[in-house]
Amino acid sequence: MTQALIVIDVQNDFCPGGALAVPEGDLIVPGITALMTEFPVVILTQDWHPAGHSSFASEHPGKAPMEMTEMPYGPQVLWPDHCIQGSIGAQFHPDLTVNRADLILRKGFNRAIDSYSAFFENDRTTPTGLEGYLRTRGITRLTMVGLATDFCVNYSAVDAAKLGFDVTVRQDLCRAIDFGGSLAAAQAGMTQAGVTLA
Ligand code: VGL
Ligand code: ZN
Repeated sequence: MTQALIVIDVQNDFCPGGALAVPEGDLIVPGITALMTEFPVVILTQDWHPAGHSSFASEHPGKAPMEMTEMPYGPQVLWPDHCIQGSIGAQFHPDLTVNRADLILRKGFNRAIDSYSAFFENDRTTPTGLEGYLRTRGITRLTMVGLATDFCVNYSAVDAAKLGFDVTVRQDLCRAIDFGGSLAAAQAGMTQAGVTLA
């Protein structure tokens, strides 16, 4: 029963000063680095968008960041431009122990589809390949930390639980964007899916 720590999107753009700053996003970094020493397997995810990504409000005339739009795959929040491939904002927080990672999984690289989850893009069907990676390594238990609790951590945790993994989210090592009740909705959804909120 191998365990993995999955560190979601601890990148400059999600930390104070970044393009899509999550309040206190940087405060979780020392705790995550300490937690890495307790896990045999550490995986990082990295939000990794091409310029002009369809989730950016700047691609939708008349729309502002945090407004909604309708995509072919359903409703989508429009974000400020963030985590553009190769940019400083897309880099991991400088204090994150990146060298400890066995795998860095990039997501959101498909211009037409956003990807909050580490397992499936926002059409909810296109896989990222992470499920196969975990299964072929015999990993059954996942602990998740990172940014943001209500989006990428939430979607990743719910998908993992639905796929049959035993999932714990360490909320003390996550921070939320939290607009329009998104954190409370995420917590309810994760609990409903069988995720342990610690
Ligand atoms: C995220 C919004 C857009 C996240 C990524 O990491 O939670 N949120 N892209
Ligand atoms: Zn993104």
